[in-house]
Amino acid sequence: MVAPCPTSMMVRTKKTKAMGFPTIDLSLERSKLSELVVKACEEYGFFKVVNHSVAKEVISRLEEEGTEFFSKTSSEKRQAGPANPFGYGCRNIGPNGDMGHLEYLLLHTNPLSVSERSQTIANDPTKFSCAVNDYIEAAKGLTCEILDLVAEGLWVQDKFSLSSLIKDVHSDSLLRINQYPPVSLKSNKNCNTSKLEPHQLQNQNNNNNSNSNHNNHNIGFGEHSDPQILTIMRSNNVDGLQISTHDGLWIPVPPDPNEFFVMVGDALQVLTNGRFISVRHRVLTNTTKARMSMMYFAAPPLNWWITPLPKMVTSHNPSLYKPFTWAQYKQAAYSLRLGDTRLDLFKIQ
Ligand code: GA4
Repeated sequence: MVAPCPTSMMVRTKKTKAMGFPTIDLSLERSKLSELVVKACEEYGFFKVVNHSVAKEVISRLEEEGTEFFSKTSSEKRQAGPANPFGYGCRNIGPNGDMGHLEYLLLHTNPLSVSERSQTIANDPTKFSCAVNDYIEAAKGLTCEILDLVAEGLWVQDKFSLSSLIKDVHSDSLLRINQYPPVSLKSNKNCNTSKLEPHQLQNQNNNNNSNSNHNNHNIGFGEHSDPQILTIMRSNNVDGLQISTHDGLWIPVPPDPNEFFVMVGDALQVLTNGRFISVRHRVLTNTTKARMSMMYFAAPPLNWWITPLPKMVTSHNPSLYKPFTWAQYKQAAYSLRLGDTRLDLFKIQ
């Protein structure tokens, strides 16, 4: 069932429209479900799923590992960094000067890479890597279930053409755990960001747009779309996530620790030849509580060509994008700023 989230939970400002995003019940009948998934991807590039089959215990074990890690001292955490490309990161996002009010762990989902990384992250590396690998398997299962529904809803001939990209042993999928410490109004006023260099402050400001109800100092993670195919996100019970509608209005997403949120990424925008649009989103910090979120970024292998599915291209609807490999797209993404619309580089004029 597609139900709008309660408007009472929406922050109303001059330019924030009170409206909902879809919630999809995965226990519904399959043909109805695939229709709803496609509609949600088309209209919002974002939806919440309920009645999924991910065990609560898989979620809570990863959350416990995250809590344990982030409660370590800064010098202990730094031993697991820098996140270049994987490991612990604090405030720096990507290589081009973007900053946020957060710390994080960024991991490749390859089990060998997880096990190697866990040595510097956890006191009990085996327990940590088991929790991470179990979560990754569950998130991958949910992603594939959703991608199969997408393929069915789009009447794509090979129903597994999308999920097979993620199931591939060389898939370049990632797991990220973000922790946003509370940023008090007082420190907002005093501008915690005073510790930043002027060019870094400029970078923070560039990640905002004027269509918002916040100042420049409570950005946890600046506005962007995810480069991958699909993102599966969940968080603890602390708010902060906002998504942008296609017409540029921001909608707050009330947290729901037992459920997952699904985001269309840039690669799925290309695979559907622009029928789905990747969702722009951002995270604002909370003034009293720490938000912890975990994201599974579902990506194909590096050498995979990203090009519209044959079904999505006709003589009336030619391909909008030049073909590129996932490695080429990643390279482009890492050469640009967080908030840049990097797909523009690959558009056919
Ligand atoms: C956004 C989605 C994922 O968090 C991420 C991010 C990555 C990073 O933090 O290193 C990027 C960002 C993300 C998009 C553009 C580039 C790359 C920072 C950045 C400026 C891990 C990813 O894959 O792309």
